Amino acid sequence: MRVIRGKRECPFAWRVRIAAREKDLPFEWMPFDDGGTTWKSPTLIEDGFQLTESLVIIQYLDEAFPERPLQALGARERAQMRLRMAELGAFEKEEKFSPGYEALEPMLADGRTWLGGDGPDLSDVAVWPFLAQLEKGGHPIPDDLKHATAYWTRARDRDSLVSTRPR
Ligand SMILES: N[C@@H](CCC(=O)N[C@@H](CS)C(=O)NCC(=O)O)C(=O)O
Repeated sequence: MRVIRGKRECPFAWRVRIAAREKDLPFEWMPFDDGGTTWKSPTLIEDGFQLTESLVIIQYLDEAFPERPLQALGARERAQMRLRMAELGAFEKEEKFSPGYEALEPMLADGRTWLGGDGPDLSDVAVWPFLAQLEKGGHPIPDDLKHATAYWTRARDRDSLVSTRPR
């Protein structure tokens, strides 16, 4: 039994649900929006095992369940993925969406389909909820960032994102 708890609109909780979907791992989503709760958003619960911090959770899920991997095997590729996640962490501060967009564009400039290459990796999954919420909030990717714009056109319709969208 796997449960993901979190605030309904929380982008950090959304990235955990996306990662679970990408890996085809079943889970129950139990949103809470009670200000008095002591739960952290997000929290993963698996048979008594509890974990917080969205990036820790998605790395755990990928390592615990090796099917449908969301990380490259090589240490260098994994380091580059973690560097992307660190740089795209700019999106996590609401006022920092311009630096986030500026960081995203060159990561895609070699024409790759996903940040992870031919398939999405954890850096893709981690950034999608923020791109979605910025678009919804009236701060879409600037038109002149061609690679980032094309990337988001591909990502926004991905089943893992659409099927886990907060509602
Ligand atoms: N670094 C944390 C950030 C989680 C976070 O900021 N969650 C927000 C909701 S989206 C939260 O619970 N903030 C504290 C609060 O609202 O009391 C993670 O990646 O999981």
